[in-house]
Amino acid sequence: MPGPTVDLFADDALQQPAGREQIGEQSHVLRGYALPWIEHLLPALRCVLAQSPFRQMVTPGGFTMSAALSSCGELGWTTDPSGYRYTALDPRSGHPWPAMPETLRQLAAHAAADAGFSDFVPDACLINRYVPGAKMSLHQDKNERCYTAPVVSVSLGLPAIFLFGGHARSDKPQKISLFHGDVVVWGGVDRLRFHGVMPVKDGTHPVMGPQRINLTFRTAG
Ligand SMILES: O=C(O)CCC(=O)C(=O)O
Repeated sequence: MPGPTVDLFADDALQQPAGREQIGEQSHVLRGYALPWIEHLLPALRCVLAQSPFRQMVTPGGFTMSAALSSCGELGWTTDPSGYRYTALDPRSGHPWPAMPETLRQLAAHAAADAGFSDFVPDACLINRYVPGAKMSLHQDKNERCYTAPVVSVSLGLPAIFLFGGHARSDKPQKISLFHGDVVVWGGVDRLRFHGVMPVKDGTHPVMGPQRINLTFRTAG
């Protein structure tokens, strides 16, 4: 009987073996790091999204973001015509954001420690959903109260090209392919580097379907 066929030209066939790749002085990609956590992570994520579903937010400039957003943790990141900020309440429901599931908090803390940042205690997890064509423009994460803690970013589902720039918007970014289960950690001297995501290509991920979900953990308060 013929074995399973692998499309060598599919993006997933390019997935890197597990390991740590340095992309900046204090920045790493941890390949496949979240895969052992997935079994517990996905039901926890479903539970969060049942309480605070994805919604499309509007930037202060009046543009509707192509990625849909939700949050969990003590603080959630929001944007509307009056600005970007963290809030304790989900503006859609008026209730606190769902608590950050322990599995998510642990995954983020372990990844941070393995990338050189021990004692990471995130209080905010922004959840971005990208359908094919959705993207995130180059930006800095600057709404947090202080920048001593790193940013930990978990990729699930469809692959994407992560843009990792410098400290000026005009610095040419590195293009880094991210796959299901990859985790990026940046902090210290790299904490305020510009970053973004190129438009996600069409496709259907075997586990996550036709979407990419990104979890970005920060200490915001
Ligand atoms: O989706 C990603 O990989 C990055 C998300 C991001 O840049 C952000 O939430 O600030």
